[in-house]
Amino acid sequence: MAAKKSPEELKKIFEKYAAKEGDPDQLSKEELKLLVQAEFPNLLKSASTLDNLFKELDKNGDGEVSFEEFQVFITKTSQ
Ligand SMILES: [Ca+2]
Ligand SMILES: [Ca+2]
Repeated sequence: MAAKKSPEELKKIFEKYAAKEGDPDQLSKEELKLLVQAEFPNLLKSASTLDNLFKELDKNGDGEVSFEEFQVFITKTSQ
């Protein structure tokens, strides 16, 4: 669960979920939920709610999570 993921793995995971709806390069809140539930269930425990997690990830506040935002967060929390 806490296994370190390579940047390539992170990118693959991000792309898989980001492509589900809307902009394929951005994660919506719904996409983030699916991604976190499947790949990073630990994050939900520490962030308490998906809303909090999404706010933490969406640094520029545009309502979507880019790969850069995702990568910074995952690197910070899991490594
Ligand atoms: Ca998307
Ligand atoms: Ca954003």
